[in-house]
Amino acid sequence: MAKLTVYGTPVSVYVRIVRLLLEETGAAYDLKSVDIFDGENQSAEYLAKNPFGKVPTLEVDGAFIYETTAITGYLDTVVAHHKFSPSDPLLQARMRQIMGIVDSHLYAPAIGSIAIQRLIVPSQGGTTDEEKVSNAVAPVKQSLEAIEALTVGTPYLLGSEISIADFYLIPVFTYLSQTPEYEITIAQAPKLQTWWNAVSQLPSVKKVCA
Ligand SMILES: N[C@@H](CCC(=O)N[C@@H](CS)C(=O)NCC(=O)O)C(=O)O
Repeated sequence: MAKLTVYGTPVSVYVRIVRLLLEETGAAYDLKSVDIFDGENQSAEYLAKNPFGKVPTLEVDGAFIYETTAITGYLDTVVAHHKFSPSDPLLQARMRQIMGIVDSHLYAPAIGSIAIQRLIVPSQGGTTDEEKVSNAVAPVKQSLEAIEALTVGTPYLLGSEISIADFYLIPVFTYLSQTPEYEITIAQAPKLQTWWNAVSQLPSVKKVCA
């Protein structure tokens, strides 16, 4: 088995997506901290691994892979033998839709606005920008309701098997569920509420997203 190293900040949503997959396979890997809060991700050393300075990057026997869709796809093929992506083409499409919604529509308002303003800014002594938070509620609600329409939700997003779609959404819920905006954004998504109550108890989630 190749030597796997994940570079990134442990609290990062995208780092957690990759680690959830790895923990669910039981594969051995190293986690090397690259701190996005002190600018380490913009160091020349890290930019040589990932020119966009984003985390995570995966190193496999000296080769570097960045972009979480590429990393999770690679690991699902090589380490998990396609365990985390359904073979049924429609379910595969549903999985990719959910990953795309998280990337393109949910991450920025849920994490970049609500979680940062509600959890990070106050923890650093700052004041929450209430306008940023209230502007983020509608796009988060829209994204969660779109995912609600695509999901089975019991016990996992696509049914009986956990998939990369779950790994994408779990770290977002970890933060969103700690904010006062959770109740209103999830109100019209009962399947996602049931899903979150179940997946938040998984040992891998408790280990990676604690
Ligand atoms: N498209 C990237 C996005 C990764 C991403 O946005 N990571 C965030 C942390 S969750 C990051 O690196 N932020 C630091 C920065 O933007 O400077 C991927 O899929 O891996």
